[in-house]
Amino acid sequence: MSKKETTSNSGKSKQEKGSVPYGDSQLAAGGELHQIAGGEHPALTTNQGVALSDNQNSLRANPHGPTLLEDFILREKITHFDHERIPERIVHARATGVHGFFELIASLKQYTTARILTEVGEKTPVFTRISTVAGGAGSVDTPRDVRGFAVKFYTKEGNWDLVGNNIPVFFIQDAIKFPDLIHAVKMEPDRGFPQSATAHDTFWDFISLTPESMHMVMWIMSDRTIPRSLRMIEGFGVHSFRLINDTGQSTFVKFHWRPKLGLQSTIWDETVKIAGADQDFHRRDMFDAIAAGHFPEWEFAVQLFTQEEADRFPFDHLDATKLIPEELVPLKVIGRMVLDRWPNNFFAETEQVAYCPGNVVPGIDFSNDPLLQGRLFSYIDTQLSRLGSSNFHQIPINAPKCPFSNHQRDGHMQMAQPAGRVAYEPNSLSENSPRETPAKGFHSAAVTETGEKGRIRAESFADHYSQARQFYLSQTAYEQAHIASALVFELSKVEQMHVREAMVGHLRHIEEDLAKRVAAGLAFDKMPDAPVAAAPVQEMKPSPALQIIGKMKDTLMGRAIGILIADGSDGAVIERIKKAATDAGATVKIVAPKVGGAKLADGSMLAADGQLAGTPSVLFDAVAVILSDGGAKALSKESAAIDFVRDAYGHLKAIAVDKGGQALLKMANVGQDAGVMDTNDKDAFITVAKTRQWDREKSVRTLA
Ligand code: HDE
Repeated sequence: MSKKETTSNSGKSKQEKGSVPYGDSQLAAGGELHQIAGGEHPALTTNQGVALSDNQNSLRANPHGPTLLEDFILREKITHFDHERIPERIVHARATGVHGFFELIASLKQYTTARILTEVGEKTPVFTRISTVAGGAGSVDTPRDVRGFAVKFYTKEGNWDLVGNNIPVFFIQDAIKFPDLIHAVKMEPDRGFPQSATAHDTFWDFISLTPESMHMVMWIMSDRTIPRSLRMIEGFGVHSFRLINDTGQSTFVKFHWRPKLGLQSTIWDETVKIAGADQDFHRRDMFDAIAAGHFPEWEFAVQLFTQEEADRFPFDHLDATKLIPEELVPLKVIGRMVLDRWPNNFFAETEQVAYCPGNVVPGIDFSNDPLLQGRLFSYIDTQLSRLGSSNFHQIPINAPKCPFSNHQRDGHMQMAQPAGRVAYEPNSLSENSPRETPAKGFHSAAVTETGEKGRIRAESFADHYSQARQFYLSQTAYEQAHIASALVFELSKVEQMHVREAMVGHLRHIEEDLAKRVAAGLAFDKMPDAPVAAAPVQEMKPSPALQIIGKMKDTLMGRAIGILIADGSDGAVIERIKKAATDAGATVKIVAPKVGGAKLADGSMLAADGQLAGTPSVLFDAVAVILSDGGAKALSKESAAIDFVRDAYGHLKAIAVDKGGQALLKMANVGQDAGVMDTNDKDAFITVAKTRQWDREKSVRTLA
């Protein structure tokens, strides 16, 4: 055993050319050097390019003496380290970022001059960052939370950032309320918790006093906020934007992303357990998918409408708490996005990327949505504090991939070295300095604005309940039960009775039955009064497009199947299930009590992908349990094995079992239904594995 840990990535030996050997006394104290892979390595240097002779020991006055201040190598290294972190985003701190491309498949030439939306077949590089909102950068991937869906398109005409969410509406109508909303949802300032959870008093206090948030509340209490994978969420630009064509005519547009793998969410109890089993569940899923060449893909679609059409909508499209039902304005699919390259460096790219809804290209413009208008200011401002310099656009992940030049100069961390005398415009001293391009440059939509200035909320923004009701009524019965149960869960964590009551009061406007279910779940002895509604609740046609279950895809692509085995398991059965699942597109993982694997019935060893204690069934979409009688008996004493099958059943997953597997189910008191089948029936297993056993739910938990 070495007496002192001494490593050197200069490879080969301490005598390597160009390096100063370790002193004899150090070797005597330190023992052998670790041999690391050989090969030619560049010299390890300071940031000034000075080669280091020793990266293991600081400079000391003598072997037992004080460290010397003159050690510029130590000071440089520690100083840099001390400054490694930059302020994390105030919201959307936790995220996964991936490179990819956007490809246009249908031209919008009639509506816009933006080249990215007119040149069919052209591929545009993108960087997409999908985030949670409330938690810090080191928080878990799976709280109940909205997912940010930000895409930077590096177009030939400049960067276009579409900074959206996986929910098409927002909590508030006016940007001035955003700091209040975020302060309410974030950890409470006196106690410093909860981290990334809405289930606490300050959040629901604010919400209960903010009726405009009710539509968004329905969405966040639905399973949309507990997605199975980031590859299985939708994205929305939320606000209305404008497209402007070559005659200057403008059309309103809403942007949508639709995942190729379909929508899928988890069950709340499962989500809670995933947070313990794998804090990086979503990031790892994305990383693994890209490493395996299963590139996530989304359709890009638009809803286009004119001012005249908008005037006939029974809501105001400039109000970000409203969506435009697909049944009213159909989606037109115009492109696709494929994410196919993991960043080289998380900090340089995912952390330093700076999105701004104000980054648009000629042919795209803003609407008067007061939330969007506030965002146009906020994002640049936040980048200045986060990235520390007005030159943040020069960081490679933020820089346009088309040429850009102007007369802005200097500033903190200036990387460019502009030549010449001229840094102003107009000028007559330079023949090739940048000038305006009146024809092709950015033009705003020519809109006439009239009316009185003031802090006024438009009357057309007054209806807070109709679309909340429409959303709830559009769901399947299972999804409605999940919404009601989520409300009961969240409000049960709220200590203040008057806040619980106020929330149930709002629910009465949305749907009386929902209010009753939640009141019963909270054990209210009488129904609280509903608050006065600012506008009457309108009855709107249910929109099935708002469901998750209706948008699940009949596929195992992107899904994972876990096979639990132990010593004595039948290799042929394992192989049969594994092949059927892999052929159907699933990823298959073998789980065994020991990661080294299990000795199968025929005496061969099968290595495991995961150790049972660290690989619970919450990490899979369906499971198979293939055990000998002895294996089943041994596992019946392992709580991890009991949890594996109980949770798979409780989370409504398909379970394939052989005789030993069935024995374990019995010992674990797991029920039987059509979703539990024999491993001989592999085709039925594959079919059932593609969905969840919704009918089972009433037998495993009491929903509101
Ligand atoms: Fe953001 N938001 N936001 N937001 N937002 C930020 O900008 C803000 C809103 C969204 O992956 C911040 O760079 C205000 C709606 C995403 O880097 C900040 C308002 C939607 C991301 C900010 C909103 C979003 C952010 C923090 C109300 C959906 C992550 C860090 C007017 C359409 C982008 C940063 C990334 C990030 C402000 C509301 C989406 C503070 C003031 C609505 C996806 O500037």
